[in-house]
Amino acid sequence: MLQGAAALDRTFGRPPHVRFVDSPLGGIVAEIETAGSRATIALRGAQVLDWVPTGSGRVLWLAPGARLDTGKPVRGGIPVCWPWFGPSGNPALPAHGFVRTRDWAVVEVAANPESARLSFEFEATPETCPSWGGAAVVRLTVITGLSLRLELETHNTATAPLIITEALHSYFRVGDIAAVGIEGLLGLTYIDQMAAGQCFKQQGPVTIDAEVDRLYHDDRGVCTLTDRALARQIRIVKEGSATTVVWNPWADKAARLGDMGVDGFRHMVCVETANVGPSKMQIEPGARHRLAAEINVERL
Ligand code: TA6
Repeated sequence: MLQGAAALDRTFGRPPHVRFVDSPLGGIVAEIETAGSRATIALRGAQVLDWVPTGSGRVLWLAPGARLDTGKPVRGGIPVCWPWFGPSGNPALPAHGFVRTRDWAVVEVAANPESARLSFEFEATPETCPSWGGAAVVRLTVITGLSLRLELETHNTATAPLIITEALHSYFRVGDIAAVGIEGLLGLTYIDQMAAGQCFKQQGPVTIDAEVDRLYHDDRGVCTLTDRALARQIRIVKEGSATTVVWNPWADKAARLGDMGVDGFRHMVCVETANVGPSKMQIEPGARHRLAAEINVERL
């Protein structure tokens, strides 16, 4: 039984650092304030919508007019794509899995002046997700402070092996996409979704001047996004992930998507911590798998 904001706040609020409130976006959110940063996390999809390190600007991009109460995925922040990434292959099942449009339960909250730790769970069963066929509990733990850490744990509660693909689909806010470079992928092979899935090797930093949709086979674990316009560097360190996805829709696709605002594509880039394509995960009955990403920002 999911609770209203007031009941959640009585149980899980940790004033003055964590409050559960009704968001003007139309759903319940956790608002978090600690010495190092402030953040907002929606119960819908356990989606981090905002993260602002103290003294810095917003780090995540969120679609203008984003709503939590339309039944459609919210574009922006860090959507959780689970138990599959991309198209499902079944018209009855949404792209990027079904948990980003479902309400998750709050299961644990701890906070101190320096950091806060919140855990959310979604129990996927034949009853809650009849068209899927699996059974698992997926837990997202978010730790905010001087950095932002997300841990996505899958516990296979079925008696058969579970195969998933997954992503923390992070939308980063940038000053100007033309002044952005992404390092850490040099020499890696990537599947280019814009070239009929052909494979290429990354030469130099990733720069973006057209639609980019690439799946890097990346088990190195560290990416940096240098934003010369905002004079900052965003560092993404990952664990349990063998894929990094880089995506920008550019003008034509952004216009087709219709929810990115005017020129929104110039102020965002996705660098996603994932296991997709050849890096799908097989989780044995009763076993757990964890994907994690830790984000911090430094001034240039
Ligand atoms: O992560 C890249 C991608 O798979 C793109 O192909 C594009 O579809 C993007 O995700 C956004 O997906 P969404 O379902 O949120 O519109």
